[in-house]
Amino acid sequence: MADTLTPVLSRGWADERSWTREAYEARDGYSALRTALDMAPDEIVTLVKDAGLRGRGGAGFPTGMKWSFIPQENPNPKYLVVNADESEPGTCKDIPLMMANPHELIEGVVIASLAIRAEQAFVYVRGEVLHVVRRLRAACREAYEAGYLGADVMGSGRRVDLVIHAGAGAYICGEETALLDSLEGRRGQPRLRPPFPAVEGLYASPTVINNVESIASVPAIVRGGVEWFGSMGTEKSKGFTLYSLSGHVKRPGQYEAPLGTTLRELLDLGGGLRDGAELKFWTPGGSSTPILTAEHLDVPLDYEGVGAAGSMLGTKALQVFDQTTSVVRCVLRWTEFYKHESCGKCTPCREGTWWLVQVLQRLDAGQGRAGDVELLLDLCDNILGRSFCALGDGATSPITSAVRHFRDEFEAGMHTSSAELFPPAASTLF
Ligand code: L3W
Ligand code: SF4
Repeated sequence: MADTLTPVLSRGWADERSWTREAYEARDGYSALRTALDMAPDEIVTLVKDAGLRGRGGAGFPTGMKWSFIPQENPNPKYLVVNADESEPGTCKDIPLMMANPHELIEGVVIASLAIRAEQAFVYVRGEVLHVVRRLRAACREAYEAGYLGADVMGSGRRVDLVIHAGAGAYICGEETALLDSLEGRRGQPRLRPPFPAVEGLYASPTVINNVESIASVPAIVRGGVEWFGSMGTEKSKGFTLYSLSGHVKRPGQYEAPLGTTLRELLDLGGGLRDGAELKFWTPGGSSTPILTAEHLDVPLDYEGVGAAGSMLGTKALQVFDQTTSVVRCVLRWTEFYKHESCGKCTPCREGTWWLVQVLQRLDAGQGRAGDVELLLDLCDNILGRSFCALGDGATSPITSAVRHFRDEFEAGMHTSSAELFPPAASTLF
């Protein structure tokens, strides 16, 4: 855990055995649940809506509004599903949060379930992170023993059960509808939306799906209130958040700060760039968001600020690259990832990511053909907006933005390899 400007989610992470129920209760843990049990479900929804909490999984959709979409007149059971399938390249905030503070997530799960009147909740965890699965299951057992989960939550007569489900390690299962298919026991592939999960989700019943960080932020909002939450962040992007800082920085890690903090400020917290490093490019929200450059150091990292700079806040995964990095090699690595993770359901993404890799490999090897840069852009044009889900669109973001900022490096790939232009010995990443 690194430094923090707003110690809310990362409060207590450095404490000895911070993940235990005892340690969490000593930090005021589960007091918000006590408060929420005295509130009507709609009051909780209104509180989260008024606070202005926006989804922390990438899209920034208003959380309280999503909860209010659940059709209560539908006689089917309602479900809450937490998306803990963190796998966007560069994103490393939910896993540390769940390791250090699993009870904050569980308290949020119970409060959110009360709000949408769900008696069954699931946390869908990325399959590779067995240590997280074990930690969550241990915390879940502790919460049942203390009566925070189960048939009679804190003697209120309200039921909330929680299942910790391990996925099988596919990036696409972070897409909410593929996640639902996977949770139902099928191969995870995206479903057509609408209907949105809020109307027809798990087992065709109304389902709220939220990111780990969104749900873990709820207890603090119940404790602190709307004004306190709104005192952090910007007008339309309120509150605190976890940024993941990685790459050529002195102290990579998780930095909790208000939305609207700039990369320059986060670099100050992280000790700055490594010695001798000059900022070349960076991602504001993982590899699915268009890259930015040194001229964007003072862009406020909120949904509007990053959008105005031509990118997206996404998962707030700041991957920082210095002048020793080949942008072509970097984009090739990301594109290989998308090709590998493409679920194969739709042609533009399945075939397009394969072709993108072919062209990028040529350019990386210095064996590009005349017109290859145009070909790359044309392929991206045939994927963007024509794919079935956001994975296809996301695969094009690093390419089109990198060509926009560093076209010369791509053109150079027609005669000079990335290794010649950026000798691996000089680079600290590749
Ligand atoms: C009911 C409507 N619900 C929207 C709900 C919808 C979803 C949420 C946002 O992609 C982004 C993507 C990645 N009635 C609704 C409605 N909803 N309209 O609101 O929906 P949407 O479609 O805007 O986004 P999405 O499909 O959830 C997420 C980007 O995040 N990303 C990737 C993140 C990766 C991870 C990870 O590793 N776990 O999070 C990074 O930037 O490209 O643009 O719930 O149902 N009318
Ligand atoms: Fe699957 Fe890619 Fe199509 Fe999404 S865009 S449905 S990941 S093939």
